[in-house]
Amino acid sequence: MSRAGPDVTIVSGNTLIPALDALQNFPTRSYSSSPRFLVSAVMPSELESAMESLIMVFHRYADKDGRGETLSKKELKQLMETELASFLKSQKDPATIDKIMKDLDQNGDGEVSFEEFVSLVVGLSIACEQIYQIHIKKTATKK
Ligand SMILES: [Ca+2]
Ligand SMILES: [Ca+2]
Repeated sequence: MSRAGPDVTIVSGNTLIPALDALQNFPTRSYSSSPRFLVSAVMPSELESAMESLIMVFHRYADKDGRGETLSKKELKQLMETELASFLKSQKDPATIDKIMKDLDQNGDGEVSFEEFVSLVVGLSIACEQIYQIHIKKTATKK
């Protein structure tokens, strides 16, 4: 990784600033090659694994061109077609990728940074959680 350190992304994300103090206490043994620095124990918790997956998936696609810190539109398309295929299929509009790209690219540089990317994941997670709540309520009333 050419950037200054593993916590740069998190430092620059306004919403995650409270997490910074905690993060600085994380063990940093092997972060140069993987985001495993997040994992303090031999067996990562579900949430730690999810965080690690998020970082790994982002970089698997972001690293395809020379600029590993950001997703180009092509990289974003590949990521979504592979990792969010069912979501993408539910979107009938062929211009979806363009729209998502425009929505995500908050600073307008034509690339999607990790910070910008996580807002997509957060948005989708919130939507999924709402569906989950409806599902829970339905199963509860059936009884
Ligand atoms: Ca890239
Ligand atoms: Ca951007």
